[in-house]
Amino acid sequence: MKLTTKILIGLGLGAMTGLILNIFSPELFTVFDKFLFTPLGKIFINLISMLVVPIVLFSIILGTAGLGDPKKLGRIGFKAVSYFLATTAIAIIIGLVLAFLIKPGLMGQFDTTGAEFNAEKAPPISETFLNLIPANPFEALTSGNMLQVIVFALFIGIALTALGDKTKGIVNLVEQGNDIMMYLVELVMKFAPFGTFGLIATAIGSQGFDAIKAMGVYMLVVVLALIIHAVLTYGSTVYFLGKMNPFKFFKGFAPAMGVAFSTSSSNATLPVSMETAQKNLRVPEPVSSFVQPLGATINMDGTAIMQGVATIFIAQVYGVDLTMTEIVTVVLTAVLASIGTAGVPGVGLIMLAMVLQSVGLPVEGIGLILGIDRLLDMARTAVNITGDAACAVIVAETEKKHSLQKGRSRITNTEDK
Ligand code: DAS
Repeated sequence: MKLTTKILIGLGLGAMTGLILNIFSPELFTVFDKFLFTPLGKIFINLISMLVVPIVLFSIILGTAGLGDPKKLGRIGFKAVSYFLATTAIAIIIGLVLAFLIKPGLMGQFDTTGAEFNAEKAPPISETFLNLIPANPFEALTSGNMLQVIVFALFIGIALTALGDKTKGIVNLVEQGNDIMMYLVELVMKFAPFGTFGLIATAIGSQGFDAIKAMGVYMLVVVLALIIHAVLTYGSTVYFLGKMNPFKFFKGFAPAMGVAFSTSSSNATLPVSMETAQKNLRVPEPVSSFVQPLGATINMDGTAIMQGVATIFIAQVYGVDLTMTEIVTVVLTAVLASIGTAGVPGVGLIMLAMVLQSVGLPVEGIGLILGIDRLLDMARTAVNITGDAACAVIVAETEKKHSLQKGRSRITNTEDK
């Protein structure tokens, strides 16, 4: 049976089990959650998270060295960042327009008295750019500071290219390290159906059904915007720029989307998204190894969509009419905010606080959407990583004419598993 099918079965059974227990026996859910669902989910998250930093380090070193010269690196970096910024801006505009049209904040009574949210300070954008260079690379590796790990790996890759045969031994060592990591991803993915079962059962079972009903329209608008963005923006750019059939793209990338959906973490899903793009979408390793880790850190279209919808929802609930200038500020802040935060569960809400503050909207309004955010986080994380994969496919295709040194694309295909 294919991996995608197994993951979908895990997701379906998990959702059903969580929902049935939530409705008929919350006490029984608590027992199952404590002794089965949460342990399964935690084991899976830890297994894939264990691979993230070494995979990003090895693959970006190899990817940069594999590209041959820094000019290619600059060209690929420019293409990737341009695609990321453009699609994130499109994403938030789709969210804003749908929220304006459907008006979720005017559909029902929302109790704002109890609403509160502790707006943990996300780092200011300027600080993020200043902190790109790791003062202590080993601290960056141990703390999992992804942007700093990426920059450190880029420097090493550039040095390996410049030193040529002198450091051939190191290149072989890094290649073998990367092969070990990719093998471990395949091994860990055998546990994916069980891990996704546990994660979804916990997420669905712990949501009060009333919360889902009360926020139904808001959730519907976010999910609708996510689907429109994925199908229209990614589907059209993968087809016209990536020269790939969108159906093949979404089908081939489905295993990674399933893992992102269940983990709600772009970072934790990175090993799987890179392997899936290399095996099923035939993205050369040098491109995948550079574009996807960068995207998992700075490209969050799904999150931007939530921010667009949430901003209008909160403005509507609090009776605030946003001016066009404020709307433009929301778009710019959300695009910049997405650069400064890593792809981990719930980071979108911290960034939302920055967006709301930029236009003087009450940050405590986030308290209204807090209850159902875990469910929406799953869907938007799946969109976040799909945007990264779409970018990798497009960069790979447009680099073909530069006779990109073919990375070692894996010979087997996860779809056959
Ligand atoms: N969970 C985040 C991610 O991993 C997205 C978010 O919080 O909005 O991409």
